[in-house]
Amino acid sequence: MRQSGSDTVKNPHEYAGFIRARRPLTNVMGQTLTEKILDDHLVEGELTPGEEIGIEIDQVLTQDTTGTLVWLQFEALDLDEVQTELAAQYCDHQTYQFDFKNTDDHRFLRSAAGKFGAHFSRPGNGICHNVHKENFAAPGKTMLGSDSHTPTPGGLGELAIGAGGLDVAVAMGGGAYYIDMPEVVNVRLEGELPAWATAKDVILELLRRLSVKGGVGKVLEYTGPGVESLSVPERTTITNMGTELGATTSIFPTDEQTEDYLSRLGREDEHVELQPDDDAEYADEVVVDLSDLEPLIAQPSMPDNVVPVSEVEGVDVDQVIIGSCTNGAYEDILPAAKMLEGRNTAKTTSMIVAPGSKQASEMLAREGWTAEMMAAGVNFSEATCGACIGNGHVPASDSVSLRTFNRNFEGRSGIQDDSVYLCSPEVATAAAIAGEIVDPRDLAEELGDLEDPGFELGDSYVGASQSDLISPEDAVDDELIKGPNIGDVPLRDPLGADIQGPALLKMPDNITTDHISPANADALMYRSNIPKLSEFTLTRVDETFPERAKEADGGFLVAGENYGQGSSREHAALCPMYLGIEGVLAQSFARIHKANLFNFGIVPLEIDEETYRRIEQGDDVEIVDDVSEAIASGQEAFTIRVNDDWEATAMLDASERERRFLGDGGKLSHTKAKHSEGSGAAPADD
Ligand code: MIC
Ligand code: SF4
Repeated sequence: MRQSGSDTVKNPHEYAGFIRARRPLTNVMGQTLTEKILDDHLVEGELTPGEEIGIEIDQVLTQDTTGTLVWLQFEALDLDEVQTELAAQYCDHQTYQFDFKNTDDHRFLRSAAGKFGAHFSRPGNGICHNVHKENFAAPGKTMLGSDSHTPTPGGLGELAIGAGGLDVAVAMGGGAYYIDMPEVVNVRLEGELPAWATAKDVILELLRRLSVKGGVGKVLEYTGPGVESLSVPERTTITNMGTELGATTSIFPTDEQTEDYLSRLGREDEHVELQPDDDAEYADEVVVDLSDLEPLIAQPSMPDNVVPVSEVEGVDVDQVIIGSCTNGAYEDILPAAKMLEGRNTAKTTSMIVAPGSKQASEMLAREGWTAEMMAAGVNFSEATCGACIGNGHVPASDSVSLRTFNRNFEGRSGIQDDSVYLCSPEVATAAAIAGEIVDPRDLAEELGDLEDPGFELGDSYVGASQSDLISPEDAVDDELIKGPNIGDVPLRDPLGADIQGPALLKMPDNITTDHISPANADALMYRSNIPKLSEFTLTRVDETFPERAKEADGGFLVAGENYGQGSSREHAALCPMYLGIEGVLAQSFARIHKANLFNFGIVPLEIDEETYRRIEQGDDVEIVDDVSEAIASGQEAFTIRVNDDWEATAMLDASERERRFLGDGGKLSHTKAKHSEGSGAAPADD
């Protein structure tokens, strides 16, 4: 923790040459809110879309399944203390601790938080994004988190970005975070939500219009008269699921709603009024009239496969789950509780509530809602991500599950041919009552006495227990505790002149990091053991892949558009690297995954549609140029020769910094080498 008055604590600004002093706020007119916050945190570059910028990070968030690598890399970089204003380690994804390896990971994380100076949230205290929102998210701050839904506090005016664990470790050590300046898009909200339409329908509508690639390279900034009708928890549902659009982040201005929410949390002194300038210029504008919205639903198996609920009415529903970082808050569960008052769930439908935080559970229990819902047929889970990544409540074969979550990628629920729909708590509860998908407006008409429960904030969140949140001052460990399953982070050798090998796997568009490195119970226990985790790599696409990759000892992956969308897990780059993959040829890449490929020394090359079509799995691929020299020299177009028969051009879109990472075998080797003598200092990437 950075604390004034302590001479052992280093301020990152003191490290001239590692991180440049923050520039004074540029006095330019017409800035978006995103530009204002970035300008205030800029340490390198200009705010020109597409140009690389370096920003100072105020807050860091990490969770249990990415956090172990974050701290192992923090340790490998010889860093000795957290340098950001605040860092928080949450334990939320694998709280059931099916195996001692999960429990060992949690103990290691507590010890790392204690030793290095982060807050520690115990398993069961809730999902990182929910607990962070309740305790730490604050307007005008920047945050980097090793989870793709880190943008959630954008609903409170915080500029929060998801990244791979190594980037988070470096930022936590006081280094700047580097990113291509995104375009800022104005999402102008007009009108007010009508009965039964919710914040979830706002983001589902955007997914319907823009698709899972629609936000790549963009920040979505919400403006317009409709903003003031949405409370902070409604806004955070929207910013949370902006990740599914591929957006770098999403942000709302702050206003009375923000102040009101913060004061209910007992943090009114953290309120800051933040608005874009009246003459701010945006790269694009999308208008959503809230009053036109109706209950929507994402059909299997992509979050952008959205239709009005009325179009899919009558589908039998076996399971309903309310929870996740999108719609698992107290305010999301309350409408379900109200709808179930005096009713039962259908006998053929099981309904589970997995609160996003223990605070939500505690408040619902104290107010008596939990007992009412239990009596109606609901089963309560501890506060966890759980089912969202296939840990528990795996749907039955050939069954339909309706969830208030943000992702329904095929197989993510824990069964390969799943049928998962995404919707609001109101639509989910209507289905639990009816036993089938039903537009809640139709159900209300049929039942006669079912009213739109509306959206209500808790009177005060202050009384809820804080016993599961351990501050750095109260840390219980000062040494790292590593169980037998916690290994080192493997490193790659510096890049050579030749890259040649088979196209080991050819994949379609929109391959997710869930396909590359699954997150179900069997795999999750190996998040700190890369040799073991590697055995799961891409098995959801082809079971034989890990064996074939090891045998080939080098080779390429081939993919269509948006390769690596979804989660931030760096394991999806680290495991292929461990298995010998040297390059990925894809039509386009998702932002975080592309950064992770650079970080672990895998060359991401873009190919056109024709090349993608011609190249076959098993083809022999060679990069004709002297790869290490060409990358170092800034070359963008590379020639690939396939089967010694035909040639095509593949493009490398990389900054100088990313080229240096590739040259040195990845960011960890690069940063380690640069600072081998600078123990404890803020790491620099350049
Ligand atoms: C997800 O929703 O896919 C996860 C699990 O939260 C991931 C993080 C991880 O893989 O551990 C994410 O979104 O980044
Ligand atoms: Fe957890 Fe699901 Fe949110 Fe990821 S998307 S943080 S797994 S609840």
